[in-house]
Amino acid sequence: MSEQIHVSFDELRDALRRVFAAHGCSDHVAGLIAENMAIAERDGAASHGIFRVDGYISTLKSGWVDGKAEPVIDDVAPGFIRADARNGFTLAATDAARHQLIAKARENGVAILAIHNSQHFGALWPDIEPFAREGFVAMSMVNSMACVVPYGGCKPVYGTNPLAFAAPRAGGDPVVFDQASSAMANGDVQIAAREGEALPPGAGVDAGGNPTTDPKAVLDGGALLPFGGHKGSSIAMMVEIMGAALTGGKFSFEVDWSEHPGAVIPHTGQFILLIDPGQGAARPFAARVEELIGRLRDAGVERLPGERRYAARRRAAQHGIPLDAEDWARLRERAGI
Ligand code: NDP
Ligand code: PYC
Repeated sequence: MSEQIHVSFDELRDALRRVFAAHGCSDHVAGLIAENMAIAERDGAASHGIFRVDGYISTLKSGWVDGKAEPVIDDVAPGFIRADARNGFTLAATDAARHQLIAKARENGVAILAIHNSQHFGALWPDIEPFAREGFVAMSMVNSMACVVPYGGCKPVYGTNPLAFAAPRAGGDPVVFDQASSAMANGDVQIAAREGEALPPGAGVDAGGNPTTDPKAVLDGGALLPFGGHKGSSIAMMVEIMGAALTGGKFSFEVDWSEHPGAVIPHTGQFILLIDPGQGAARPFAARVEELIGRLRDAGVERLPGERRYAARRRAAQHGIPLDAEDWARLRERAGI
């Protein structure tokens, strides 16, 4: 680890945009990936921050993903939009469908965006937090690549399958949680392997199916476990059903990179749900959420999900985003700046 430096959000996003544009993405798509990654880095989610640059580049080079794809958006029902990302990134499909999705949710009370033929390699909460800021309850699910053994099973079937939820509250930033349904995100296992750190017990198994705390053993033919035994396993199953079966995307176990050496981004689907809470009976909804939070505080809860990320965001606004100086130098070189 070299010296730590601080950069502004705009500087980081601009450098990332240049890197992705130089490796086969359209300017628009490069900007969307850069924004997602810069948000993750700024908000302290290292597993989906600049650590992911190499994975995007090797995947783009392999020809597995189309960084210039323009999604096709289909208005299929009053509350249902279907998007074909045309082997591009879901971020582009969400961006293209965004206004229509909001209009439908306002008109009908609910709206779904089901994206298929798509790839997602980032954190999920940046996809949905903006909807909560516009007053919606929002949920998203995306499946990934088979690296999680289902509860009661003996080989990987599920992806790390995150579920993200966001809701407006009266007294502050939206309530947001965003969590893998595996004991750990695969990205955190890779970081632990790089740093030479052990995993917590119960996170994974080696190639022989034996419990291990060695991240390399998990990555080298082993697998992760769902969080919370059968309960996390059911959530992982739901994410496969909503993220792949419902959208028309691939299941995690159907992702096959063998013809594209270097590809590491799963080709799956993404499900996004918006609900207009103004249609519910609790008036106003955001004040009811605030009552719940008040009761949690009374019960001694100091940290709500999302609060660590918001705190990191505030620190970054004041002092800049902390980065390893060598990582930043490498990124600037790749960006040609
Ligand atoms: P974490 O386990 O770090 O956190 C999960 C959630 O729990 C967060 O909302 C977090 O809030 C909250 N939380 C954590 N600790 C506490 C605590 N002590 N008290 C209260 N709340 C807490 O996330 P994961 O490692 O599971 O996932 C990391 C990221 O990886 C996610 O953004 C996810 O979208 C992404 N991911 C993406 C995949 C993909 O296919 N694209 C696949 C798998 C993961 P806070 O952040 O504020 O700490
Ligand atoms: O960290 O598990 C993960 C992950 C998979 C795909 C993107 N991120």
